Amino acid sequence: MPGRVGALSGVVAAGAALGAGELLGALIHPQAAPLIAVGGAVVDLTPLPLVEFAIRTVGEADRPLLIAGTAVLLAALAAWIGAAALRRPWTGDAGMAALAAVGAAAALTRPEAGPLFAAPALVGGAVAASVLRVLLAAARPRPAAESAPATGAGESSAPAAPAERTAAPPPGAGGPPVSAVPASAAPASGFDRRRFAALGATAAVLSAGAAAGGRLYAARRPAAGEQARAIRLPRPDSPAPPLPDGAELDIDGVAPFYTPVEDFYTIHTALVVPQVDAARWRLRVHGRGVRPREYTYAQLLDRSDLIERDITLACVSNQVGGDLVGNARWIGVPLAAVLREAGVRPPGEGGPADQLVARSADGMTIGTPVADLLDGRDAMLALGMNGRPLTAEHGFPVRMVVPGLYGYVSACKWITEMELTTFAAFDAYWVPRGWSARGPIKTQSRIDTPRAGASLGAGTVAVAGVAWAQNTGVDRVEVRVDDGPWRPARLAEEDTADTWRQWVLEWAARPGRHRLSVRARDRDGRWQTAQEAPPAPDGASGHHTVEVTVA
Ligand SMILES: Nc1nc2c(c(=O)[nH]1)N[C@H]1C(S)=C(S)[C@@H](COP(=O)(O)O)O[C@H]1N2
Ligand SMILES: [Mo]
Repeated sequence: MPGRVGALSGVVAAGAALGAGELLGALIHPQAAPLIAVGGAVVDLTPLPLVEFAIRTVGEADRPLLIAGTAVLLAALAAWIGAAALRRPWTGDAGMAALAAVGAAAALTRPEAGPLFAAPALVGGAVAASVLRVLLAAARPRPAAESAPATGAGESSAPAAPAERTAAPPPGAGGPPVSAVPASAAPASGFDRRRFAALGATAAVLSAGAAAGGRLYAARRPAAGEQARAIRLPRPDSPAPPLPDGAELDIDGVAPFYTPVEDFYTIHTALVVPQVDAARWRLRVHGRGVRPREYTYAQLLDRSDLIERDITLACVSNQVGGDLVGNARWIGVPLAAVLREAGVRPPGEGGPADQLVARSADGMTIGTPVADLLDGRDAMLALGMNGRPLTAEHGFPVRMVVPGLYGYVSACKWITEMELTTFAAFDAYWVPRGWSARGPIKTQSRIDTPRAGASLGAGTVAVAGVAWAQNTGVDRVEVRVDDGPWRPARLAEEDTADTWRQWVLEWAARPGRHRLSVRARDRDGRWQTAQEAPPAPDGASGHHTVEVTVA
């Protein structure tokens, strides 16, 4: 029983720390709030295989799950500290100080951190230690109560008791005054439950109020989504050619040619989606061999060289057969034009920089080969996706998109800076975490229908899906049933070399269990490799294979 009261006190105290932390975090920076800071540090420290496992198993629920997990761990530690502090009060102060130190360290290592980032956790820790002291003082058994039951549980020498007796029982609460409770009804440990409950509830309500206040304050900031809805994208000077007839096969179960924005996969390390104010946004270009320049959002929108292009984006973490890939119609500024304005030359022409490091509002760094950006492909600073300004999740106001490179080496969202440097001089975020510095997209194909494990009727079955080889183009897809020969699938019309291509094979399915595999060949005549590889370090490979049962 006393252990439980101590544990409960610890949890309430930790809640008070979080409430104070949320409030201060809202005033300082969203990444500085303790749970978000610790969650962010966990993301940064998590070994690669675990990140991949998380993406595979929980997908986009990873963020809320991580925050919830951090909160549960904090509650468990706080409960333990509270229970220990019941006997040895100094352990309460020490334990809460230790938790605060962890929170402060996490906050100070956030990419955007300034010295103030430590404040939410430190103040939270002080609040927690104080709340714990008050609660435990109320929870400690009172020797007087046990030795003199007749005078009532409320009579004791504890200094806080008289104040409590006048303040605690609210008028009309119904119960008799505390002092009239017969001793037999008091807890065996002899502490004043009502007083403890009142103090605990007060702390909990104040904590929730502080957290809610923080949320309200943070919500006053203009949300990027509202801004984006008010922006009208200009007509591109170079529109995308119309989608050719027959580029979409209209087969049930196959991913649509254009991925709707709300279905488009999202991958980012930020635990709170950055809300960037487009009016104050700047893009700085600087570094080796560059005349430094700065662009505003309005300047980019006003340019007379906007392009519109269909480009299929893919994540390096995508498993063979996975869905971390999507196709959109992007509008943006040609990145090559911006680089040439700043005087950038490709390394092949004597340019001193071989890597462009993009930095984002949330402190991400993404490194892209300069040669790829200047080789004529439609790399862009994207302003819009599927006819609309970018959403906050996909990088509002501006992000990079580069055909043929995985997102982690090209598609910087919420971009604020481009630095021309070298691969030798700088490792971008993912590189020390086990991913290759260069990440050209591997040619891949996926069976969308039938699904793995499907039960089918005998007869003609459409085996269909998508294949991609961005920047080169897909020119052949073949399907194999069991160990039979590879047979050519019918390809949908090609939109561009930068987009995925749908394909279908009419299969005369006979009863039994069957294995269906697919492979694609790019326009340079290179077949997708059969060699199986996991996503790390530079993208998964192998044939997508599904097993089905035909009855
Ligand atoms: N700022 C920032 N940009 C980022 C990332 C990130 O974590 N932070 N992730 C990259 C990765 S790994 C991919 S695959 C793409 C995903 O873009 P999307 O979320 O719009 O699909 O964004 C890239 N840009
Ligand atoms: Mo990615």
